[in-house]
Amino acid sequence: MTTDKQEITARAHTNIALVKYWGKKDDNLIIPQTDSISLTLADFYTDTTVAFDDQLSADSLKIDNKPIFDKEALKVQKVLDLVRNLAKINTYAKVSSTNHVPMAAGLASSASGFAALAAAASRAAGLDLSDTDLSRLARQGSGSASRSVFGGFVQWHSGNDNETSFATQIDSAQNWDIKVVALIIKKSRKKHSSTQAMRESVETSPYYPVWRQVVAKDLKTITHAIRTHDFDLLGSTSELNAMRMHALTLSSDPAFTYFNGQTIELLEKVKELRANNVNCYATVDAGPNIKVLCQSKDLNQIITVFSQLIGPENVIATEPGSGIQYL
Ligand code: 2P0
Repeated sequence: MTTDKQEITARAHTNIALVKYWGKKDDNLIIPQTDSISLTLADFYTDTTVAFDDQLSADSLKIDNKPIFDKEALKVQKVLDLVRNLAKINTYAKVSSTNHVPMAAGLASSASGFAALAAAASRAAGLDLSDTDLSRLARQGSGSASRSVFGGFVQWHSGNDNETSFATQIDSAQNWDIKVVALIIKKSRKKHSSTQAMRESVETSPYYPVWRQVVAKDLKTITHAIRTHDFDLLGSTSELNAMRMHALTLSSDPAFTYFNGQTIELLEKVKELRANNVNCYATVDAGPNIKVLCQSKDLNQIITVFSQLIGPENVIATEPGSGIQYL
């Protein structure tokens, strides 16, 4: 049974991967080559409102008040079609999404966006899906969105098909002293889509088979670090995993990097701080921006140092966030 015109708003937070997802084995279903582990962040999120309306003659899709088209719209329609199929309706939807995330700058607005869409659209269609089903649904919009259904530390189990590929929470991170400082170097849209870049890595990097082994080992280490509250083990493993992921783009044909000059300078600064007993570690996603992992005791010093370098408006501190919320 469905309730047309019911308007539902859901909020989902972005996540940063500590063990990265980089490569698919099924492009359409978005089944990854490997598992990944992430931390959901409190201050970067997307609010999405969905209503199915039988007066509409097409889906009406807006992000940050602007209509979306082409590839972006097709991905949203793919998730809406899955929801329509599950709810056995054929009504079009009005979707309006607001990002509290700098879009497509490696801060994973697609993760929060598709998780919020899956939650709002399924409820608006009258469905009451489990978190596992929401994770499967969000995954088919964007892989990393499967993890944003949950709060805290989350593992996306690669699986082999739609049924077996979903995320679960490892730990809510509520009893963890962990902070994340985002260093915003560039807010504009990235040139290389991660979808395309990861395909090139799988197909052309000679190091891809080794990456799978790296991930298998890092998953075990990070899980242990989460269970034992070992911040330094968690940070050092995450940083090395990120650098090894970026080695895949540098070793693809054609080779490229998401880093710019400032990324490299700021990564050096993180190392320098560490040499001076400031416990901090860096991770970088599909863009030049850096996320610094640290603990409360070092937070103010880290904010001060990076504010002097790139301006206080580009240094945003946050902490672990929660899973899907309905507003
Ligand atoms: C991650 N990234 O694990 C990795 C690390 C970026 C670097 O997931 O193709 O937007 O839509 O599944 O989820 C970004 O890729 O890619 C991403 P698709 P997605 O967070």
